[in-house]
Amino acid sequence: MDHHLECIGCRARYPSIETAYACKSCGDLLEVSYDYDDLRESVNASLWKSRPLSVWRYEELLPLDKGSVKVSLGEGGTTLHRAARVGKLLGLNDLYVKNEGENPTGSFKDRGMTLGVSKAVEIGAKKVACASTGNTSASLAAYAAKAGLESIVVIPHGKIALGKLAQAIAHGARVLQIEGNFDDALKAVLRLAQSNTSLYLLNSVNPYRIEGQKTLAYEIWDQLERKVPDTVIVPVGNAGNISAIWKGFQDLSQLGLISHLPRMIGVQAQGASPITEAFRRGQCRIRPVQNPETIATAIRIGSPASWKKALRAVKGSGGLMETVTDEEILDAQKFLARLEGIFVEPASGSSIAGLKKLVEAGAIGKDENVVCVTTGHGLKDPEIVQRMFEKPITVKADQRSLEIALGLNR
Ligand code: AN7
Repeated sequence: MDHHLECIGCRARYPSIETAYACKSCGDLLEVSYDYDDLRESVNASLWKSRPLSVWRYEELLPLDKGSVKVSLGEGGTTLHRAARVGKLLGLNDLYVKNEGENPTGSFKDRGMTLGVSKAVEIGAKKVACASTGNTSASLAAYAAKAGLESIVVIPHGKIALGKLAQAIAHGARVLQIEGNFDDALKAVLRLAQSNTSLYLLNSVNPYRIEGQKTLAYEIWDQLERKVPDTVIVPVGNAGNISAIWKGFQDLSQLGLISHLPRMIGVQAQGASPITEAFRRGQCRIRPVQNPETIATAIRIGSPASWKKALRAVKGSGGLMETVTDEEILDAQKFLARLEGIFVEPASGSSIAGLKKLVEAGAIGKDENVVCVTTGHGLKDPEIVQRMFEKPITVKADQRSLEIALGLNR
């Protein structure tokens, strides 16, 4: 499909086959760019309704060549849950949760990986690699397995959730644990990919990943019967996802399919919140956090690669950035699980926690149509629940003991 890559800073243009992850003249990130006049002719939005809700429903808006293999595990098509009970708790009448934990490997990363790994196959790469706080590595490993490619993942030692590590190992990735945090891992793997061109890097600095992830916006719009929500709330770590969702809504606008844009709200964990800091100070650059710390290991990122795209999304949409504490994250994870039956990992709890905080502060109104994106499944990180929630009671296996334990003996 016809497209090119464009620098988000100096707007230098590169051909679509370019495998660089940064602008050669100014070093900024690249993004995929289209001629929307052409796209308007090839897109038939009523045709989409005849296809299953999924990433590939929108294939005319995904930059893969006709005839290229789509490496798919059935990604996207996640439920947009009407969250009436959490809405009631918070005093909101029109709240939805887009639960990305329902993806094949349990996180939104699959949307980007289906396209990213398809791209890797299209350009003839044999090895794919990423740095990860966990979910990207799980997703990359699975899609690489499906495509028959070798996968290499670089992770911070001892700092990724058990379920995610198990996935990467199970799918046969070569797992390298480094001393250091995610930011160190990303720096190392970027350098590795830049000097070993046989490695195709699939972190979100790869603009094709972002293109896959933008389908989250299309699905929300489709599931709201082609209406745009007032507000979309997203957990933010490396900041690829919020940038991707914003790009998705902008596509719909460029194509004339929607007449206004939602407000984008990003939520970071307090110990890892350089973008929120910059937003609050009105600065146009972030100051990286040297030692990011949060219980939400997925978003334990001090130097987010896509900070500039994220600030543009938030500012350009009239949105904002918020922070939440670990305590608020765990509280939200728990009440979402108990009121809605939706079990998410701590990083995803942050969007719900941010919502609660913003409603209480009056920044979100009770009749606003709000979509909270929960990004990863709760089973990714069972240790958090074991450690932080109630402990099970051990009892003898007789009726009397069970009754005593349950308070049924009065
Ligand atoms: C559940 O897996 O960065 O702001 O390496 O796993 O797009 O980075 C994960 C990020 C939110 C933040 N929720 O998204 C990785 C990684 C969950 C996540 C985020 C992540 P971005």
